[in-house]
Amino acid sequence: MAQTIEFNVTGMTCDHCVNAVTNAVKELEGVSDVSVSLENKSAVVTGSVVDVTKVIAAIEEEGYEAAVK
Ligand code: 9UX
Repeated sequence: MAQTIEFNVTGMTCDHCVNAVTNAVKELEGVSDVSVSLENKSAVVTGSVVDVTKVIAAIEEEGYEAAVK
């Protein structure tokens, strides 16, 4: 049973930012799908086990700020 969690992501200003966030989160264990929106300043993360703390840490490592929506 997969779960989907939406995050607010701030600091993204271009498509490269979107790719950086997407790739960082996609690498995380248990994550099967990531949809990042520059326009909505959001990341929708789906997976068998979505570790909120790890998702936020991965996004912050790329230089952006994230929080659960
Ligand atoms: Mo280009 Mo997006 O430096 O930060 S990746 S604006």
